[in-house]
Amino acid sequence: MRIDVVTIFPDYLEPLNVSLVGKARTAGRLDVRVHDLRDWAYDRHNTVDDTPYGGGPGMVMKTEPWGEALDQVLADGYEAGARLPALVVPTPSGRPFTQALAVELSERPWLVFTPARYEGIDSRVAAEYATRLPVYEVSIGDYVLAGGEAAVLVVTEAVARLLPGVLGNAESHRDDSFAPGPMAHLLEGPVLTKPPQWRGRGIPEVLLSGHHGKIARWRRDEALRRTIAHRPDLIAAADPAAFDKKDREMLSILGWLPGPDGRFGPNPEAMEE
Ligand code: 6GU
Repeated sequence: MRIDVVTIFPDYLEPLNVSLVGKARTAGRLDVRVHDLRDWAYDRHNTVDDTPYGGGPGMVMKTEPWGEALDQVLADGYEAGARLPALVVPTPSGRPFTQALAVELSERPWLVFTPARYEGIDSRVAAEYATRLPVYEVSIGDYVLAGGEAAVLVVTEAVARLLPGVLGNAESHRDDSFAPGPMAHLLEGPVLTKPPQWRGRGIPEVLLSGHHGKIARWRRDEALRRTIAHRPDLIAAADPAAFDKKDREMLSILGWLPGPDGRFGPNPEAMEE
């Protein structure tokens, strides 16, 4: 996969040299190029922003530097043989970045990121490239960052670990929280390793039993427990067919029962007044 990033803070993308993404690059699985937007700002002050039409606070990133930068980055990539670029525009008003979107992006050969500072990029830029390319406007959560660079790091790491040959073993993301499959609507439960005793805390017997069926059940119960605690919305939204008899027993112990439509919700009888 090829990734281009155009930014006014190239240094912010240094972490892409480290750890999993850095290794994917040295292994030749990922080709990352970071470009300085100001290379395409031609006035004396390399201006990339201006005041917003209609007034209001803050500044808006100008069309021309982005247009020139993207035209050249796209032309260079095509020349190098990369095909079917998709533009990824980080913005708090984008669609939520999810594991499903990470999977979709990981199947593309070439991503071009346009992280913005200030109040964002003049909307005509995304509209213009959307006539030619798939454009993904993405948000990494319901909070506001000072710029999109951190989102580029987040999306790149989530995508890179899905690329073939990047994680040691292809099974590694089969059980990821949010991966499609039997655990889709559950968070992963606790993980434990040696030593068997630490500050008076031991290991649940079942994990030492070697009984794969019982271990799988324990993990699923713990996943249900943790999901109810941290993300009850995932259980409430899940297709009830995803829960087997044992799941239902556990959900009932945790105070969750099927409602009239079959979906699970907190048992009103069990709620404190
Ligand atoms: Cl992608 N950018 C900014 N500036 N803030 C965000 C975001 C992106 N996602 C969530 N908050």
